[in-house]
Amino acid sequence: MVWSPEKTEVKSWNEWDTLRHVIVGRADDCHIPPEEPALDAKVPEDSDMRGQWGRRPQETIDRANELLDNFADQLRKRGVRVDRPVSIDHSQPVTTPDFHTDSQFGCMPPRDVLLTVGHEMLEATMSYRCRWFEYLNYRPLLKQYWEEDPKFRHEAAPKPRLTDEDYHPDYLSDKIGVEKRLKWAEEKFFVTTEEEPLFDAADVLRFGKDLVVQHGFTTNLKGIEWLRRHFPDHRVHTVNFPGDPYPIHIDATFTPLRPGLILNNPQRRLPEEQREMFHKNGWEIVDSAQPAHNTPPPLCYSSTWLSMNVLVLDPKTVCVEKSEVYQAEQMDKLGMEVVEVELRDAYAFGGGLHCCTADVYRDGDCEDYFP
Ligand code: ABU
Repeated sequence: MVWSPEKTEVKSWNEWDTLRHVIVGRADDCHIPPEEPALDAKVPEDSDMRGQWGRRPQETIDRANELLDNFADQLRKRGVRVDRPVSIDHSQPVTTPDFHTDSQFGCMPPRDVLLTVGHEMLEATMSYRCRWFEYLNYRPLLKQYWEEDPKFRHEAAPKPRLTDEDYHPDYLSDKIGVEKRLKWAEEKFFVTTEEEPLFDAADVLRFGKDLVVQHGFTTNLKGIEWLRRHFPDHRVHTVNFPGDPYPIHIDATFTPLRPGLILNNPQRRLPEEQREMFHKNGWEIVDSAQPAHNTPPPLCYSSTWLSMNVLVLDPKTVCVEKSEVYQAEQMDKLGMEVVEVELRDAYAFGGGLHCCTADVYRDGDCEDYFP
């Protein structure tokens, strides 16, 4: 069926087919949440985020919104339909019978919460307490898609309890050090336990019939098993990137650009034994270019590797952050047309160009790339 802008249809099977309809996040009312186990484990010991919390400064919210609005307009000018979430009040605390946190996170970035697989959008469990209600920012959109598209499946994974049993207390120290973190990552000892299924949508990459899922801080093995049972027609593969001392979200580590080609973060190489399915099927995994920056921007959770957190518009066209000149140069050499997008001042709100979007519709069907 040919896509029409007049008709809402949810469908996206991979990360690269022609993008027609997308959600772009908003920075409205974003907060730095108070300390909590899974969030603290992600913040480097020397980060300016340590010990800070509260509503983000208004001028940074305004600037991030300006950049996100511009990105949305750039996409619209290229014919992509863009929807935006409706912000809830993130200053509200979250209290359940099992935990309390004094504020929430924000409606950025949508990629962490929403996983689109074919005609389905699945709300992830999430593993941070401050992100427990984040799906509510997207509910008006999902309600609209459900009313307008009879094939749309709106699904939600079981809400986790997020008691202290969900987190390894060893990670609560702020003096662990990178060496020990790397050893723990190598041993697959992460902050989240196997108490209950946990996953963030941004730990999942879609390759048609195959889903590739990172086991790390935000997704545990039970979360991956939950996905396996939830998508019985897919093959679900668990991957690890031992060089990453803060492994959350796969999209600044492993970036498919088109059938047969993936960029891999050179500091977080996919182990040899996990490369087999790609190599056997003729896929090339190339080291990504270095980031253009030595440090992330102020009050940012993410690493400098947001350089490779790109949004593929079609197998020949990719959005790259404007200051990431080495990444853009590499894309050009790989035969991709580069669309420059200014976003660095919004990175602190939860990520780059892939993070701040969630697919609604891409052309193409569910292909088997690894027969
Ligand atoms: N949400 C992607 C962040 C990954 C990183 O900090 O490298």
